[in-house]
Amino acid sequence: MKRNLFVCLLATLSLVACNGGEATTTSTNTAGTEVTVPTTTGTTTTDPSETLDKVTNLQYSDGKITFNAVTNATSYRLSIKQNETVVHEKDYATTTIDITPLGLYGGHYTASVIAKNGGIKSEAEFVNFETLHKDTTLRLEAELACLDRTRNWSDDAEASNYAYALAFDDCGQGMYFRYYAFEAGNREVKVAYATAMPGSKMTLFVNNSNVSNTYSVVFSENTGWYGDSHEFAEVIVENVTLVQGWNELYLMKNGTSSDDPQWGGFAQIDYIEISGTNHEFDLDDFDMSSNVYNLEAEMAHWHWDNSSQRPTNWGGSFSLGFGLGEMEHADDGVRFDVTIAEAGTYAICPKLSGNKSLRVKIDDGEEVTPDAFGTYSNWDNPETASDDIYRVELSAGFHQIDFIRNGNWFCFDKLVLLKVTE
Ligand SMILES: [Ca+2]
Ligand SMILES: [Ca+2]
Repeated sequence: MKRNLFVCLLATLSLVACNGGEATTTSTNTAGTEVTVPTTTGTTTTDPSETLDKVTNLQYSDGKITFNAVTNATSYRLSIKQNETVVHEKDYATTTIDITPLGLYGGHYTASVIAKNGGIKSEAEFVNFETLHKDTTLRLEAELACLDRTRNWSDDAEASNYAYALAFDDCGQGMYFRYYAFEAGNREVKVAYATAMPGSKMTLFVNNSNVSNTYSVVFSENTGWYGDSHEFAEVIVENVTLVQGWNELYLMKNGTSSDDPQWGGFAQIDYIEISGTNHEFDLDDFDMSSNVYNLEAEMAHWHWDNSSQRPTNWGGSFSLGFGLGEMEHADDGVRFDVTIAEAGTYAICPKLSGNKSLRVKIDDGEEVTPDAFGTYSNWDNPETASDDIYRVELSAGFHQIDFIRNGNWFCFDKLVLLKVTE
């Protein structure tokens, strides 16, 4: 064994790496055990018989890695991995290491510490730890919030996520954003926009309300149309009230003939940003499952045989005031382009007037005609919708759910998707 080790040492001495005056090398003996090879650094030669104990009492707590000092150690190599990827590695001269400046939020990590003295290294000691999630400002892309994906302009090199949303030509059209708030409270919502018609505006609706918790968003700066100017401006909406849990935010073109510009004008939207609280949370304390989607028909992809038809502002009895109607011709209908967070069984609950029997086509599937959709009395609490509704299996990801006229006219207010949890 000694002879083999000696050969191995000779073979590896030529591979010594020098870093900051420290020289080390390691090799593997024939028994497969890693050995630490003492080497020469300047005029000092370390004793090959020296060893260092492993660190003990290695812990993570409150943003700090701590451990007991090792006799004769002069520094400690801290290495932090997440999913086998090294996210931090550095030598420290202290046994209390504050890692909060690394910003490792909301994850599972493994830290290892090796005691060192020149070229001599101890074996590694390990500790697994979990960090809290920090509630920072979150950006949501407008192009991904369109329930009608024909409203997107993609492949733009300068827009956020290389794309933006445009062609909100009619009142009622807009975007649907989902945001999880760890605590209730007021936040700032920043909207990045372009317009060649300053004074254009949209309405921000929060959580499916058509009477309160709405905010006017005015695009006052003349940036020019983005395709010409490549310039977005930003407007901040203050004190937007959010509930704890999932919030649904709708940004809708909205106005009247007396507006200047009329009908709320026009704007192109790149993204919104919702300010964070910078508070830290243990994700295990929150149920972030995504069970209810309130999808407004007026924001989806309508297809009318009569191409002049538009969403209608019917007011209070309609969610957000707007709906689509009437669907009078053979293949009139509305398609919802929606991204689902979680796979599962979903109840399809359309809020309709007129004929409640519709043809339904999901993605490239066969067209089906379920039993007539029910009438639900409590649309403010759609989770209470009765069970005699049409159910489908949906994978996580993007889907197109199309509703098509079946024999008689109908009007469409919104589609509620409920994840069946029992
Ligand atoms: Ca964008
Ligand atoms: Ca509606």
